[in-house]
Amino acid sequence: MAKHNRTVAVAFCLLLAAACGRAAEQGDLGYTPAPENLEARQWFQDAKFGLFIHWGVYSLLGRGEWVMHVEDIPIAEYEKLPPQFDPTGFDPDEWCRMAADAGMRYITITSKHHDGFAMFDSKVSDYDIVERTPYGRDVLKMLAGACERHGLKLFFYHSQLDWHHPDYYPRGGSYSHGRPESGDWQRYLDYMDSQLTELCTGYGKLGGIWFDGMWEKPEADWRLGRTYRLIHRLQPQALIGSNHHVAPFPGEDFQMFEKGLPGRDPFNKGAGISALPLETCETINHSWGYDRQDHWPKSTRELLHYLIRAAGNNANFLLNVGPKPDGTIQQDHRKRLEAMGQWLRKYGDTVYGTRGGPFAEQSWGVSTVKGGRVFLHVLGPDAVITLPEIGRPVRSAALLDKTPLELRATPLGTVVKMPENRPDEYDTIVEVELE
Ligand code: JFZ
Repeated sequence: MAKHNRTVAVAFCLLLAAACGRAAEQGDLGYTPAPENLEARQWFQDAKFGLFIHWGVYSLLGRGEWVMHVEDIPIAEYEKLPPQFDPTGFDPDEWCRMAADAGMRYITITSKHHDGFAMFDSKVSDYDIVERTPYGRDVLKMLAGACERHGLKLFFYHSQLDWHHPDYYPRGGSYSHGRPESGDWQRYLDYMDSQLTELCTGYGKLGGIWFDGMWEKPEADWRLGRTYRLIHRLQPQALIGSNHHVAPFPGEDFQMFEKGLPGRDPFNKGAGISALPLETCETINHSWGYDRQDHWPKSTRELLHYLIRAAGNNANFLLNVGPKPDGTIQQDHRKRLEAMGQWLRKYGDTVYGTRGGPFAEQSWGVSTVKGGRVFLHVLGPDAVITLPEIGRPVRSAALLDKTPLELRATPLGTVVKMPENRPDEYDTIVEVELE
């Protein structure tokens, strides 16, 4: 018995130490977001829709952004890509116009993906777009200027995982072809902080930094507290998020989910749903970076429903395109973005500035709420829908053009009769009044 108690006590202490250690190592226990940061979080939650862009020298091969790992390309071979990267069709204003017309309010673009190649003018490395490509221009700087002109906020996706830097050691489970069996981890982290400093000082006011890759070495000390403090000091309003699929660490300002709604994302490792602003990302076809073989983009209907469901689940939607190596974006992807923009110009009032509504997601769809107005988004052909009991009786229901809908109280909840003729092919929006 005594032995059992001791085991329990030891287990408890270990657990406590692990919990504290986790926060102390990875985060900053004393993080208090700056007023600018809290304001930016509100903006972010109101913005609802962003454009994700995966663009790098991997785009030249047209087989996705993981090609270096998947095809086990030696570093010396991969280094032959930058001299071929010459995106003469790149027009940052055109990208921004496309995003703004789609109803997007921000852009998140890869400053460095796992291949380690900087898509900006880095002074702490020559493995970057200005020094290694015939194009020789800093595309992130060009995009930052265009975002400013088009009223879009700019976020940088930055990979912590690096398949090129010699100090990324010990390595995680991915790409290892001919890489050195030693390296100075602290020096790698210093390098990453230096590049982040460049990104936080040369590109105007940032929307935020979108980290990815620490999932490869979850047990490593990533010095998150130090890196996050650096970013918050240089750009207090910048929102930090990380695609690590676990619960947010102190210092992070939003929580992200990949390829699924909050809590229902496939890579989730018990992350839960925090009180931070939420974002979920998905891509139009199957890869994030350009894939020349992929001619099966998701439909406008599927993408719009993803956006609406995200809003109903209190989350933003970050939708990805992978531009071609010449800097242009595939026509079939642009068509979908255009259609989404057309829909949002009509119905955006029930999405932008909303939060997840009082009715949890149902088989028929979701609800959103804004300033006391409650919207139901009925995404299927249901003839009737049932609103579950939430402790506030439903007084009335009507379409946006004020056509009233019939209500019936039942033991299972309030049943709303849907109209014969749907005003919209994607989403029948019903405004309900609650007591
Ligand atoms: C990551 C990247 O690897 C990918 O290339 C893309 O940038 C995407 C947005 O983010 O994808 C992941 C990250 C982690 C896991 C799976 C895919 N994971 O932990 O299984």
